[in-house]
Amino acid sequence: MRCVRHQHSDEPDPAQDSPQVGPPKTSAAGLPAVLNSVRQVGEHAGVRRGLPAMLAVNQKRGFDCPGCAWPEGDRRHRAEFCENGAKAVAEEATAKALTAGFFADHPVAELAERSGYWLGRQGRLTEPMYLAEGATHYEPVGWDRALDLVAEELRALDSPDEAVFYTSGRTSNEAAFCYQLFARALGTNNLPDCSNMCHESSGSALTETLGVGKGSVSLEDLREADLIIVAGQNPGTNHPRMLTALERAKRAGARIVTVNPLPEAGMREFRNPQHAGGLLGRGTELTDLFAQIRLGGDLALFSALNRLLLEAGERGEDVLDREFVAAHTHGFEEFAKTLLDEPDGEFWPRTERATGLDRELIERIAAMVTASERIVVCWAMGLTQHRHSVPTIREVVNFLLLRGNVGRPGAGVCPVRGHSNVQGDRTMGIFERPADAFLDALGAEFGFAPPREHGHDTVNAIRAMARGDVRVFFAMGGNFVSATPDTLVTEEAMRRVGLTVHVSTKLNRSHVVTGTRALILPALARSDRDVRGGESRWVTVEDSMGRVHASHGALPPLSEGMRSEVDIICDLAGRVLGESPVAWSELTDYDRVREHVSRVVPGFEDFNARARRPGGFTLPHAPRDDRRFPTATGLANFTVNGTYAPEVPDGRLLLQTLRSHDQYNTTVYGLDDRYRGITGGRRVVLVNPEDARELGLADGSYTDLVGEWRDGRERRAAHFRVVHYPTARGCAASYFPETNVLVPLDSTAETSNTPTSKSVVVRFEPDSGTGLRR
Ligand SMILES: Nc1nc2c(c(=O)[nH]1)N[C@H]1C(S)=C(S)[C@@H](COP(=O)(O)OP(=O)(O)OC[C@H]3O[C@@H](n4cnc5c(=O)[nH]c(N)nc54)[C@H](O)[C@@H]3O)O[C@H]1N2
Ligand SMILES: Nc1nc2c(c(=O)[nH]1)N[C@H]1C(S)=C(S)[C@@H](COP(=O)(O)OP(=O)(O)OC[C@H]3O[C@@H](n4cnc5c(=O)[nH]c(N)nc54)[C@H](O)[C@@H]3O)O[C@H]1N2
Ligand SMILES: [Mo]
Repeated sequence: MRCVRHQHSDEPDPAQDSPQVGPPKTSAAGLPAVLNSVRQVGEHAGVRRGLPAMLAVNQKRGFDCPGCAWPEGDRRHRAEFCENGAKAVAEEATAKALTAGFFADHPVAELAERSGYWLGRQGRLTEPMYLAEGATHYEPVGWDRALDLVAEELRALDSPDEAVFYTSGRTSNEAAFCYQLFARALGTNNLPDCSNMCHESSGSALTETLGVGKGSVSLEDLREADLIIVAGQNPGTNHPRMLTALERAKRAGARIVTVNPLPEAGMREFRNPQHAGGLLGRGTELTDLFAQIRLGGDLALFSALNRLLLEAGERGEDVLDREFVAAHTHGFEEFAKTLLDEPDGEFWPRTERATGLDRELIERIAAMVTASERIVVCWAMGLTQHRHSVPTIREVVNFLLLRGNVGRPGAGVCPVRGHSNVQGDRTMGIFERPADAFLDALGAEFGFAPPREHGHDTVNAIRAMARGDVRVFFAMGGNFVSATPDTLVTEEAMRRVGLTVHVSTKLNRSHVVTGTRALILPALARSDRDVRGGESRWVTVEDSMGRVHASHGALPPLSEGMRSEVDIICDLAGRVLGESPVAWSELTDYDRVREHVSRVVPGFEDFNARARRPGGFTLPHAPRDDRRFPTATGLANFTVNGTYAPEVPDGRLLLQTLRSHDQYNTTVYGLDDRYRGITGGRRVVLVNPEDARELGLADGSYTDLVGEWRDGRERRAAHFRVVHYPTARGCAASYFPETNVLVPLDSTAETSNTPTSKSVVVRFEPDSGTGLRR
């Protein structure tokens, strides 16, 4: 067995990391959230930058919140933001500039020892910096030289497939379109993105079954729903404005079922900070029924609900939408037969084991289902980051199809996206496996032949880097080495690349674990005013519900050294490819980009005019709009999804790696996880008290987490404080990115190849202390 000590440092300094634990909260938002927002904004951005930023966020002439992808409604509040949106804005709008002097003072080797938390707090990147081969420090290079360095390296490739172009989901539609065009004009589909680690499983499952890889519901649908199932999602922290939508649905009579191994405060009681009552008094109880499921048990749960519906149908009860099934779906017979085949005596014990729920509770959910005309299922990473995520989400689709809950008001699929424009980036063609129709349109518009061979997704990009097959790694935002699995493996892979280039707003670990040479290119962010030639430019984004709208930066940039993402891409592309067939220099006029988009991407006709309308426009969605299903069969497909559930050997637990309340993915804002009662530290592992007793893990004691995977490589995350916590039996929880060191690169979801960040088998070994770094 290879023993790899945990040396990596994506955590606050262990000396500073001393978690205190109190009781978890039972309600979310309210006055503490408002006070926390004000404090965050004041601390980072100050009043002069912070206040205008907060007043512009999510307003019709303002900028899109750089936090999550939850949509804005038509009625905006004066202050349309949430606590965590405020943190995201404060982080970006900071008044602190990081200049060349900082890099002169800190050798890269020293920065590599710092935590991601520390790196992020050093301020906004303001000028291009270059790390030459063998150099100890980054040095200022100026834009011309920086872009020439990248251009030279790209032109010298033996094959364009030796370059990889990563995207994180904050990139605007305009930048994303130019970026994928550049990669394809160069000749590669190597366009991995954060989606590969996020909702790829949703896209895969929905495309196959419904024909469109996006959600089918709008905010109005949520309001009209009778039953909303929220599975594998923690909106109180990650999509706080969704709580307002749930509250509104509740008030209109909806019931809510929450499916989660953790009793998340946000799904219990919501104190809406937009009303005085919510600030001070009692909030709204959101969840009517809480199903405390085991990690990875959702396939079994939805299969059981489907079986109960089918059985009721067989008894002659009017619970199936037979007309819809007959007119619009394919594969019902085989699906029903397979699901009804197993004898009760095998089916129910297996289901109870997999879900940790008893039959009676599942029957209660089924009764709520049959009492509801209109059902929406919402989900996020709890459903997408398992080996069997694609079958699980396909089973959710089966569930909705049975009662015709797709393509009518108040019903449908609602995968709740993460990054604020991750959905738009995909719409613009950021995808390693583009559809032929998209490439045909792109090629026709610009007069070239785009490459057809599929490119690398995130996991395959790391494999290619590890093999030494990648000479240029270019990242449009994000923090690749911290966000991806198997940190030590990935860092080794990154170091094998010739040139790594990051277009970024903030310093992060990917700037200090580099290829032989590295560049940092500072970009304007969402909140920054984007002025060129005296003209203010604006971009567009697409939210989680397929609505496209404009985003206008509001703050003067901290430095003239930052450039817009579009300008960076087009300047570079011109240097590599010249001005033909694509006239790159014209694309710095974003209206020109939008004109191209309007001819290449379906649904964007008349883009420039419609994007200028207040509130923007909604993209077409065939299943939602006309019950048309552009699948292989031309119908909505029922699927047969098997019975997989994670098995955990004795003495082990299944670990999920999730977000605290004080982080945005790899950006750590603070050391508290207020709703879960944890303050002052992040190296915690939440364990059910019964499991803890069996494993001899006392509350407050420290332990190492050791990952188990079939390759036999040891993966260890040292020194975690045990917290007895009411999670489901057999399951544990801990924060990423600290625990990414435990997620095996090769442990991915079938079909979507998404890392299984929510099911890592771990054992517990005696604490090896904080000597893990430095
Ligand atoms: N403030 C803030 N907002 C964010 C982000 C952030 O980091 N901070 N990240 C953004 C991004 S990119 C994304 S993708 C989203 C992520 O949004 P979420 O998916 O809400 O994020 P996670 O913290 O990963 O939480 C996963 C939730 O699913 C539950 N869960 C885990 N495994 C299972 C399972 O097997 N079954 C069920 N039923 N539940 C399970 C967990 O207990 C937890 O409540 O948030 C976006 N918004
Ligand atoms: N173990 C584990 N791993 C996970 C997950 C998990 O649940 N568990 N979740 C996965 C998910 S859902 C996702 S989406 C990925 C996220 O993966 P990424 O998107 O790669 O990571 P982020 O932390 O969101 O990226 C933050 C960095 O983006 C840069 N940035 C921020 N705003 C801008 C901008 O406007 N422009 C530019 N150019 N740069 C900007 C900043 O430099 C910042 O440091 O992580 C995945 N990794
Ligand atoms: Mo995500």
